[in-house]
Amino acid sequence: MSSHKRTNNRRSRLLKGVAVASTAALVLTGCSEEVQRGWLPGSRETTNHNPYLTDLWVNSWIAATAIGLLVWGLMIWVIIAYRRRKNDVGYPKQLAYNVPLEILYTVVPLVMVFVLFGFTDQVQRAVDTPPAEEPELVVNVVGKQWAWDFNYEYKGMEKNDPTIQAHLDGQDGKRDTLPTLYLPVDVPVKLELTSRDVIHSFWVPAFLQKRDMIPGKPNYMYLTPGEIGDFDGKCAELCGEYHSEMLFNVKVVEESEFIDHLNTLEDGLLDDKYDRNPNQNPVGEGN
Ligand SMILES: [Cu+2]
Repeated sequence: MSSHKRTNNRRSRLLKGVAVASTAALVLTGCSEEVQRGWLPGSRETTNHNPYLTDLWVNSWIAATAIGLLVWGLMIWVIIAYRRRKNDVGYPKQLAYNVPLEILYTVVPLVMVFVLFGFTDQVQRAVDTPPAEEPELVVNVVGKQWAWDFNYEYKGMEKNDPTIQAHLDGQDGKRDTLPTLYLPVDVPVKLELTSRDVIHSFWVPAFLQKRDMIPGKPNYMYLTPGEIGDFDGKCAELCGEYHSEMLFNVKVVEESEFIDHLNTLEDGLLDDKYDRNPNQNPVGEGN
């Protein structure tokens, strides 16, 4: 066997090995739940919106990967098939003004953009449209440098929980001292997001949603937590010196435990809730 043939054999064996290994990796990891939700935090049950958002994310990646493989494949094929040969001289054949080709590479990306836009719009409507029935539970979350106020309205109760920031010092146990937003499981909630000073942003990664909190202009988020558990929340808008420590916990609990928690809080709502311009039509409400 010539040394040339041997190298070729070795190369094709290596290629086969790589192909088998990557297929195996894809098939094996494809089974895990984590991969199926695109490595997103939370689960499909964390809120009623998580399935929509997860599917949009995962399917966009599948589409992008398929298109990527096609484009990279074509590029590699062209690079190899039309490489400069030993006896080639001068420029390769110059081609221009191929109308069918130009129409193709204009129309195909446009179709892709419109398809992506269509699915994104569909999911955005599903997630952002207020439910037909106004939720019984309204929580006004007020961002402030650098903590959170929670005003709860539920079944005739009005309770407030102004919190102070738990400065992080690297010690264990700080998580338990963070401001905590309580939500009852399977109860639709309207979150009214406002700010007392500068722009903050309400973000619970496991809920897959994030929304700015703007002074004088409430934003809204509607969701139904579907899973009991503890989740991390944080401010997602650079808001000053201790922004990175503007953290909170979310506790999704049984309704009875939620009411027990409300009973430990002070009566009444903090005034910040009404710190807004009444002439403004809040985003997500009525329009
Ligand atoms: Cu902030």
